[in-house]
Amino acid sequence: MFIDNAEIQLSSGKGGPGATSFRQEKFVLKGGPDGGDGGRGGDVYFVVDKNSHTLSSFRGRHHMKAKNGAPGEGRKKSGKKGQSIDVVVPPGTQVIDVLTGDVLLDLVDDGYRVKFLEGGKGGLGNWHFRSSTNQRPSYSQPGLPGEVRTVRLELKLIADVGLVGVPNVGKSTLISTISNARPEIANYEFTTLTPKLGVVSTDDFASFVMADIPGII
Ligand SMILES: Nc1nc2c(ncn2[C@@H]2O[C@H](COP(=O)(O)OP(=O)(O)OP(=O)(O)O)[C@@H](O)[C@H]2O)c(=O)[nH]1
Ligand SMILES: [Mg+2]
Repeated sequence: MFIDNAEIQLSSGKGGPGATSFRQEKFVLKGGPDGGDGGRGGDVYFVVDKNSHTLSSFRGRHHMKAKNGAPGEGRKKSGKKGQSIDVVVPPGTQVIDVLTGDVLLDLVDDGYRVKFLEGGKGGLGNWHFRSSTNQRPSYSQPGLPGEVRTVRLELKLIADVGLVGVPNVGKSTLISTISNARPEIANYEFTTLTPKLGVVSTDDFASFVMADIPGII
C-alpha cells in the first residue's frame, strides 16, 4: 500500500464591501442613503469523485481560492456572491490539518459534497446605518475576510502494478510516458527515493494504478 499525498492551501472568498451611496433623482435634493450590501465570498467545497484515482492533479498546485464577493452598489443593490470552488478528490481521501495533524474530513462516498470553508460575509451598505440623528451616514462596512487553511490530502492506495528493477533502468521513464505521473528522471542511480503512483488509462472508462518504486539492488 502506498500513501499518495499533496499539500494545498485553500481560501474562501472575501466578502465584498458595502457601498456608501446616496439617492440621486431629478427633483430630489440630498437624497437618502441607498448603498447596498457587499456580496458574500465564495465557499470551498470538497467533492468526492471516483473518476479521479490519485492526488496527482494537485501536483504543482499550491493554492486554490474561491472568488471574492462583489461590492454593493447604489439603489440598495447587493453585490454578487463570489463563485465557490469544488476541490475534487478520490474516495478514501483524508483531509488533514497541517498544523495539528488532526484528520478534519474522511471522504469516502462517491458523489459526497461538503462545505469546508465559508466565504466571508459581505459588508452592510450605508443604507443600514440611517437613523434619526444621522440621516446621511457616510459609513458602510468592509467585507469580512475569508478563511485560509493549509491541509494535507492523504490517500492510501493499493497499486495494481509495481515496477521492480535495478536502479537507472528506466522505470520512471516508463511510468511518465504511459501514465499521468511525472516523476523525476535522470541518468544516475536512485533518482526515485519514494514510490510515486500514476494512473494508466486504457480507454475512456478503464484505468489502473501503477507504482514507480525506488530501484532495488
Ligand atoms: N537508451 C535509453 N535510455 C533510456 C530509456 N528509458 C530511460 N532511459 C534513460 O535512462 C536514465 C534513467 O531513467 P529513469 O527513468 O530515471 O530510471 P529509473 O529506473 O527510474 O532510475 P532510479 O529511479 O534511479 O531507480 C535516464 O537518463 C533516461 O533518459 C530507453 O528506453 N533507452
Ligand atoms: Mg526512478
